[in-house]
Amino acid sequence: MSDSEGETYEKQVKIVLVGDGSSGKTSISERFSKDAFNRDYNQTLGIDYYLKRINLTKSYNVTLAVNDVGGQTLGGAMLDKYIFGADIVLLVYDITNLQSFENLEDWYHTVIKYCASRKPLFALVGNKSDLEHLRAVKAEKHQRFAKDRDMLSYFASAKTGESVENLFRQVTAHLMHIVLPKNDSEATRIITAPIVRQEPTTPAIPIKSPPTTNTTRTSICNLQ
Ligand SMILES: Nc1nc2c(ncn2[C@@H]2O[C@H](COP(=O)(O)OP(=O)(O)OP(=O)(O)O)[C@@H](O)[C@H]2O)c(=O)[nH]1
Ligand SMILES: [Mg+2]
Repeated sequence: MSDSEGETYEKQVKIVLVGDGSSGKTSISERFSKDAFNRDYNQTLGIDYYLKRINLTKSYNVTLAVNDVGGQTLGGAMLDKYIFGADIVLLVYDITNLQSFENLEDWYHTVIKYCASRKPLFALVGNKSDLEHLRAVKAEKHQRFAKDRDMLSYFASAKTGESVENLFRQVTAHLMHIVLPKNDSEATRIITAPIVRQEPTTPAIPIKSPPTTNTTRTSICNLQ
């Protein structure tokens, strides 16, 4: 894999979201792929698919095939087919629902069983972080679960969008052994642009401003 000038690389990654019903898998998928959120609950029957192409780095484009698996499929006849060939599996639970966290043990072992030939990259996702005041799963429990199984871990909110884009970018980068900069510019969509001070063409009313030493500065614009 080279990052040499002018060349771009395309890759497709299969990412599967599993976890209990109502933990927010569809909401996370829709926040990521459409930047939308629906407060109504529409149970996923079977599986839904979303596609999104992201610019991971200047020269890496990745198409993420997001497979949103319904929570009712655990123990069903189709789950092995949904998971088949997964590169990444997100284990999603609702931080306000202890049972949804405890059931991840079953989800984890089921996925491992079905992916015996090629273990996917796992990440633990505590969703609904906007409901911190209703938290039922201690952050330490979350961290221990992830650490014991050597997986990545995130807290996110599909409702506010917090960490959603970022987590998809980070797990994909991790899978591809790409190190993203700490302030991954694509994730936060930060653009740096020089501000050039221009001389006014008409006499201006003097405005008091703090003294500056430079005539050219750099500013950071955060585009949401
Ligand atoms: N407050 C809050 N509500 C959320 C969040 N994510 C999802 N919800 C709500 O939780 C409910 C369930 O969300 P879904 O995304 O449908 O859950 P799911 O995991 O896809 O459920 P199944 O399809 O049954 O497996 C919906 O009413 C969502 O609006 C979140 O981050 N914060
Ligand atoms: Mg769903």
